[in-house]
Amino acid sequence: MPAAPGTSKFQIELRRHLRGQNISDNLVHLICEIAEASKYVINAVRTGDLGVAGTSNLYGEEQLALDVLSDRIMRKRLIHSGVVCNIASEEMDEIYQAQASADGLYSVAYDPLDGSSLVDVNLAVGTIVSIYEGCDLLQPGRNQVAAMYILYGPRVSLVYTVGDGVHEFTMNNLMEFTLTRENIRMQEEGNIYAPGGLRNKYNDGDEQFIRHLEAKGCKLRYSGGFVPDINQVLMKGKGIFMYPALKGSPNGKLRVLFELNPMAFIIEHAGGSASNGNIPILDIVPESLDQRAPIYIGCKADVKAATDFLAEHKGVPAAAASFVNG
Ligand code: AFP
Repeated sequence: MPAAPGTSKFQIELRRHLRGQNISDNLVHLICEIAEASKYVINAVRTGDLGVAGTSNLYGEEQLALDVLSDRIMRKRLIHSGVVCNIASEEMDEIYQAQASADGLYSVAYDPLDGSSLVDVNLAVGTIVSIYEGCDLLQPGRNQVAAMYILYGPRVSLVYTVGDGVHEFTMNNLMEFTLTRENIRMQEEGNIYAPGGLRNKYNDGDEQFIRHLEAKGCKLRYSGGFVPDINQVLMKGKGIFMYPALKGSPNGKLRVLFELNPMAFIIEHAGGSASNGNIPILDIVPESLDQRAPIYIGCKADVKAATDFLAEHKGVPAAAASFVNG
């Protein structure tokens, strides 16, 4: 992306960068609208009510007032964008139809405030967004046309891909998102790991994989927030995040539509990989909005090592498991 004369590459704001991508004007508009909505979410996070909303979400989890407010901000902005057909939110029980026709329109699945329970201890949280062409949201994640997240941390950053590189923007003092990293790439192997879930509920393959990581000197880096934890692996270009199947929870915790597909799309386009332990996350055919799956996401060598350990400890030779992963 060449910078205009007299400006540095890092004064390029989001809309101009998007216009340099081979995407429709409607998709440029949609991504910019989501970026605008995030500014109201930031304000809610920084000043809003930390209490409970007295309602629960699709998973029976108690909703915080911030969950409900953030969801309302995102949904209203998507509806009024004029380019959205269907909307699915982690905070809504069913799909919301904004427009009936599919021509030139997009469908959006989002988690408006992932990690919201971390706000009251002042840890970083984020918004995660997955975008498809047309009206069908129950597609394999490989069909996404865009994925992005906004990270509300010490700085506010926005990361997106439309399939041609992964790019980071940081909010400046005018609340504009300007380019800070372009074409981010993962290294082949990492030295940090983010292990989700209770260790005493790990199956043997996962336990042995963690010991393998510790033996090779990897450092544990886990905040409990999916967005900051993935962002750390991506920005350092090395490491692995995992939330495995647990004893009693064979599909782990994280949601395919709202969390795993967008992050897998981003990490794969940065040269990493993402697996459920058997197949790439992006090849999962979702059967319901609330479908969950185990996830191993980050450097290719680390993700492959994880799937090899799982295979070895399920009696399947590692080579066979490697074949499955391609
Ligand atoms: P909340 O949205 O309920 O705070 O959960 C956050 C999350 O979905 C995801 O952001 C984290 O990676 C994961 O849960 C952490 O789960 P554990 O607390 O079980 O490790």
